[in-house]
Amino acid sequence: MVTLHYSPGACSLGLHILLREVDADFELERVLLAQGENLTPEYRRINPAGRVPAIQEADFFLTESQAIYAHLSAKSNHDVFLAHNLRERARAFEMTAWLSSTVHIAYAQLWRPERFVSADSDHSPIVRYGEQLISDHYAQIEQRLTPTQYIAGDEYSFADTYLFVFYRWGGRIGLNMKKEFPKWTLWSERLLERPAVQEAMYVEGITLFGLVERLQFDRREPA
Ligand SMILES: N[C@@H](CCC(=O)N[C@@H](CS)C(=O)NCC(=O)O)C(=O)O
Repeated sequence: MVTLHYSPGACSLGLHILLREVDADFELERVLLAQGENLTPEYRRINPAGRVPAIQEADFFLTESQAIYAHLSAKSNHDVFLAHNLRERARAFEMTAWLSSTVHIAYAQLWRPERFVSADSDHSPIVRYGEQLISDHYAQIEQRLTPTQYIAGDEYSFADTYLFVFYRWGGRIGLNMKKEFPKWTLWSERLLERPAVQEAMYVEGITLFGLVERLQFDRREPA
């Protein structure tokens, strides 16, 4: 049994979708970032950095999306991990690494500028540059996708579950995803047809670009 510590709509959504795709034996533990539940002493025992995602398997705790994707893929031969196509599998890891090390950080510039400069300095250049970086990164994603492919190639993979988080965040910061990123939008429409994606969104209380009315508990953006 795996426990996934998540916050609605946060980067943990990718792993939540993935656990459903592979029909894993898992449970969810909600950690509301907006309410600082990630900063409590109890949660810091799970992840000293105070971030989601984190997973727990009996007495084993693991943090960092990259490490969790690698761990889950080492334990399963489900098609979504692409063990039958090592080049596409490598591409999928290339994408998850880039998303977490680079694209996620651009969002942190936007939503958590206080991580980059002292509290009393001007945050606006950090935020503006974060916006610029997101546009550049999103243009690369759009260029990389074809209207029929997934992000690592011909097959749907764990990298697509993670990429979905960033498609959604684009809408949350007011980008016109449909107009500016048509291929990525076609990809998102295919993902939205998947029961695992629908179920994860329903359970987290999120819509494609918003939060479900009755669950507007987490107003702070996640990065
Ligand atoms: N490098 C980590 C980053 C995790 C991360 O920053 N998660 C965000 C949510 S998307 C978070 O927990 N933020 C909490 C905060 O900023 O207080 C990973 O890839 O898993």
